[in-house]
Amino acid sequence: MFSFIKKLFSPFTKIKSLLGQKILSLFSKKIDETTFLALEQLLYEADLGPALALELTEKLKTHMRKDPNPENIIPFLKSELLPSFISPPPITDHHPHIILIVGVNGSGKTTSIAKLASHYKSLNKNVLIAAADTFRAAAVEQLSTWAQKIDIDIIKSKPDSDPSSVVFDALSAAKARNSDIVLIDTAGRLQTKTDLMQELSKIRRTCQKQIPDSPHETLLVLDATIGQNALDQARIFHQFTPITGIILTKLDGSSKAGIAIPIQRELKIPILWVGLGEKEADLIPFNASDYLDALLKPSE
Ligand SMILES: Nc1nc2c(ncn2[C@@H]2O[C@H](COP(=O)(O)OP(=O)(O)OP(=O)(O)O)[C@@H](O)[C@H]2O)c(=O)[nH]1
Ligand SMILES: [Mg+2]
Repeated sequence: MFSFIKKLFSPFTKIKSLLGQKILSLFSKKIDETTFLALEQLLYEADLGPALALELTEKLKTHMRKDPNPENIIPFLKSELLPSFISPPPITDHHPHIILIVGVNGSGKTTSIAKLASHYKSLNKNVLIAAADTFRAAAVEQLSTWAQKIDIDIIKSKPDSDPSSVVFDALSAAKARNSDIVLIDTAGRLQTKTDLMQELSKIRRTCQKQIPDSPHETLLVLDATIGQNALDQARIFHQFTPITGIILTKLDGSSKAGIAIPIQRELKIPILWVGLGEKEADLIPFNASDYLDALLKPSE
């Protein structure tokens, strides 16, 4: 009963996925080889990737020889997918704790920073944000508006100044002000632009000049609506700057929510947070079981 209520109110229900419904409809008819071919196609279209779509289909085929009950298909798929997800390592306490946020243009970095800032503030943490996206004047304004709304400190500089200098000033201010958490916003950068990717290494080195073991977290923000492209982005960002966790945004409007699975299986980087809307409260800790229930839900 309680787990039913929990499921009904799970924020993950905002994920619009028809995958479970389509699978059940497929297996409600006569089951033969074409049913499994159609299943493979459905899994592929849900952005699980070709290799996993084939692997799951073969596993289900074998399973259904022993247990042909269609009611057990969704629980079987869930149990197969659940081990794909890795738990994040425990976060050791640093003071201040430095979180660097990176990603391509428009993925949701600034909004996620605002949401994280609001989350940490609600835990009574003293939060500071660094506006190190100095590329566009509007970026600093956007972050300043959020900082004002949430009522937290922000360190910024003039547009076109070196992002590393903002980071240096922000970390120095964080030490002086006894901040608990520093969130660093960076400019959106295409993973194919090597010079911009190298700028991230410079930002990291600047962090280390101020606080040797920082940044303590480097979070990559990935837009779930772009499907398989998100995998390429993650792979390349990880080569330039070690990513410790992923924030998967825009899962609310995405028909490509399945991308979370290949990200976990291939990159072994934990998904820590998911964005399920544009408001402050729309960032929630990732939960693999709730996510799979939403992805595979049998009806709307
Ligand atoms: N529906 C939905 N929209 C989101 C989510 N996260 C961010 N957005 C929207 O996506 C758009 C881009 O978000 P930003 O936070 O400005 O993205 P950014 O990565 O900082 O963009 P650049 O600084 O230009 O690289 C905004 O309109 C956000 O409101 C989410 O989880 N769900
Ligand atoms: Mg931004």
